[in-house]
Amino acid sequence: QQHRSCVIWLTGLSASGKSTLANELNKYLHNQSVRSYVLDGDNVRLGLNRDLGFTPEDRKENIRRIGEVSRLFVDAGLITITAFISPYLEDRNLVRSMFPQDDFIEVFVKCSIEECERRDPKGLYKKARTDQIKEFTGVSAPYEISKNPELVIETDKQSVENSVLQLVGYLKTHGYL
Ligand code: GGZ
Repeated sequence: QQHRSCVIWLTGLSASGKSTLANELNKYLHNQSVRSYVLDGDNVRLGLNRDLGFTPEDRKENIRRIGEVSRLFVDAGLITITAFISPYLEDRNLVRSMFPQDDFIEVFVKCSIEECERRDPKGLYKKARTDQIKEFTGVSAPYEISKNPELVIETDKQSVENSVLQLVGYLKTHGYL
């Protein structure tokens, strides 16, 4: 199937549902024979960026490198889906500036901190609350909300299925699919 390559930049708190959405969208696209790829902590922070931690400087460099890799993938014709907290406005805007306007889709994966803490799949919020993890986003480090993301997906208000449909709807309406 024909498609227009782009980067779908998912941003939001830990446990907001970024990776789940990224992987489900990736599956959907695969079923439609659309070439896509997911970049997330599992394949980037353990490899390319294993020298980086969670200070503001390291997060900046993390996001910058992911932006550069995304550029290569978009250049290769893929719909590239990234799933990183990317908490700083300045860092997200820097990545945005690396792409032609139509190639960069910022998606705020919106979920209340209360719901993220309730989910806490890896027990990280609990550790952050008891100071076993420092500079944890939403607890002891900031998350800066964008004013004008291309799309907002409220994962504490709808099913995963509907969130994927919302993303697919956006891609169809705007001519990517
Ligand atoms: C935030 C942290 C931290 C701190 C470890 N703050 O839910 P997860 O576990 O699987 O995803 C989080 C991931 C965040 O990495 P990113 O590369 O997305 O962050 S950023 O964009 O800010 O560079 C979480 C885990 O790593 N993690 N320590 N202090 N998340």
